[in-house]
Parts: sequence; structure tokens; C-alpha cells
Amino acid sequence: MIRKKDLFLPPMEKDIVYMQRALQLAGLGMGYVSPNPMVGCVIVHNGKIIGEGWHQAYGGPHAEVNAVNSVENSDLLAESEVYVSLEPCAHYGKTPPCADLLAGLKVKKVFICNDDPNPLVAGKGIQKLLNAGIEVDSGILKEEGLHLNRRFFGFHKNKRPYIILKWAQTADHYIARENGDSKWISCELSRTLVHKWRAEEDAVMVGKQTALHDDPALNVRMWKGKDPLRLVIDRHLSLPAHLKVFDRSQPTVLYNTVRESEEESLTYVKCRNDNFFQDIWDDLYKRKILSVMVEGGTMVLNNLIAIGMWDEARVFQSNLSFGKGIAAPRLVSARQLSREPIGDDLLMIYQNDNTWQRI
Ligand code: AOF
Ligand code: ZN
Repeated sequence: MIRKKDLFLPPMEKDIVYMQRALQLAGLGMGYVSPNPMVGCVIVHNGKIIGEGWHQAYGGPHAEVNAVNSVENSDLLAESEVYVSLEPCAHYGKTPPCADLLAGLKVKKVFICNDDPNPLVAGKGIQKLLNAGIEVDSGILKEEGLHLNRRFFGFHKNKRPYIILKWAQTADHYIARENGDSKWISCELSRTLVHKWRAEEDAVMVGKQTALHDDPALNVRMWKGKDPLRLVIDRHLSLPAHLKVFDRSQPTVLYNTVRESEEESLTYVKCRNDNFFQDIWDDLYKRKILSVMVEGGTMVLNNLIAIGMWDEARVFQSNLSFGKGIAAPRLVSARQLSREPIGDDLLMIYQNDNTWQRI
């Protein structure tokens, strides 16, 4: 919470601090609001925060509504400044337009972090505020906002999900032993973190070999959150039915070149052999899947790296050495964003410099 000290901040610095808070609140929606963006809102009266809110669940009230409802003395609203991390919406969707709400309250000024790429909103939300005589300042902490909602912005711009590659490698850069066994390279804390990530992304993907040899459940067990959509690549539909990915415990899509069908929570999507991945992204775009975490194996990871079809990579490096085995993927056009210890491992996060410019 920002308290007394904000009274003494110069204007620009105060705007940054309040927008930082709006972005922090927005982040609380992670894993619950997709395919909507994460949005936070802070209402300030005379240098004091009098209301806060964020978009908490898909289909639920928007950030501005929650923030306005949290204000105890609504008489203060007309004298208040509003900091919202996304351009207030201008359309009747699951809720009425937030721009109308703020315009009706006749708030003093609205500070915005990012414009909304949604064609129903883009520019129209700001215009509604201006038409109501409300001052608008947009673009505050724009880069931070783009990063927070990189899945949402990337999805709308590129018309495909945001793709996160994830793998664990040994200190000597092997992803598996010679027999394909890749279990237990990373430590328990790293594996827990992967479960948190699964709850944050809309879908997780594995290739045939990983589904077969590791038999992963691809659900969220070591963390609290929703299970992602499971995506399995099995071009010739040769995977045996006893595998966990077929247990119907959570929605699963099998991408193949053989058939198209839907039974219970198991969906088969037929892709063209020569356009396999593009067909997958097109299908996921239609399903409004904003993000996919690719959990292996080596072939899928290497294929995606070779065609430059990834946005972010999260690589755990353990202190084990195998001496020989299957080489870990090597990223191309990668820029390291961070490097931090996770238990006994080192976690390195990279972004793809080529696709990042397009977000
Ligand atoms: C806002 N504040 O907190 C969010 C906004 O279906 P609906 O009614 O929930 O509308 C979803 C769209 O509204 C979404 O695609 C995006 O353009 C915008 N999200 N806008 O003013 C919010 N979450
Ligand atoms: Zn809204």
C-alpha cells in the first residue's frame, strides 16, 4: 500500500508509483482472467489512495468497477484521479463500458498504461473520456505493461498464442540420458515452480516421445490453480491409450495428421503434414488460447527453435553432469532476461529477440 509518503512525491514520480501499483494489482489476475488481459486500477484523491481493484476472473467485473466499488466515500470520486493499466473499455461485453462509468463519475483525470488492441475498444475508450471532458494521460510505464500482458498483446498482434519453451538441462548441457530418460534433472523446488507456471498458462504442450516415455499428467498438483489445456503432438496417432494424457481428467487436444473428432474431453485435430505447426497455432487462436508452455521433448523444442517459433524460454540448469546423453537445445536470437538460483538449480529466462519486437 502506498501511504503518506506519496503526498510529497513530484508529479511524474507519483504517477509512476501509482501505475506501478495498478500493474501490481493487475498481476493478481494471472491465471484467472485469460483470454482477457490482466488489468489493475488505483483511485487517488488528494495524494491518497481511496480505491483499488483488479480484474479478478474472466467474465467478472473489470478493474475499474472493482476499484470504484471499493471507494468508501463516493463523493470524492469527482475530485479523484484514476490510474488504470489498460485503456478503459468502450463496449458492452460481459459488463457495461468502463469508459462510460468513469465519464459518468466525472473523475478529474485518467492515467493509462497501455492502449487496448481489442478492435471494440482501441482508441474508443480514450475518446469517450475526452468527449466527457476528462483529461487523459496514456503510456505511463508502457513497457512494463506490455511485458505483464505479453501473452494478450502477442496473441492479438501475431494471431497465435505466446509460446514459452521450458526444459531442464544438466551442467554439461544434456537434456536426457542416452535412453531418453530425462526425469529428475531439476530439483524439487524447480518442479514446484513448473506447476505454478502450468497454472499461469492456458495450455501446456508435449511431443509424442515425452508423452510416451515420461507419461506426464500435465496438471497442477504441487501448486494451487487451474489445470491447463493439455496439447499432445502425435502425428500418426500411435500413442497407447493407457497414457495419462488420455485419462480424460482434463481437456486434451491431440494434434495429428490422421483424423478430426471430439469425444468427452478428448479432441483430435487433423493438421496438414507440411503445415503442421501453423495449423496448431491457428487452431489455438480459434480456441482463444493466449499462451502455451512447451514442456518437451527435444524434437519439438528443436523444431520450434529452428523455425523461430517461440517467444520465451525458461531453462533450468542443474549441477548434475551426465557425461553423455541427448544434447540440450541451443537457442537462436535469444536475449537473457534473468538468471537466478532455484533451490539447487539455476533458472535462466530468455526472450526471442525476433518475435519480441512484434508484441
Ligand atoms: C477494462 N478493464 O479490467 C478489462 C478490460 O467480455 P468483457 O466484458 O469482460 O470484455 C473483455 C474485453 O475488455 C477484453 O478483451 C479487453 O479488451 C477489455 N478488458 N477492459 O476496461 C478491465 N479486463
Ligand atoms: Zn471495462
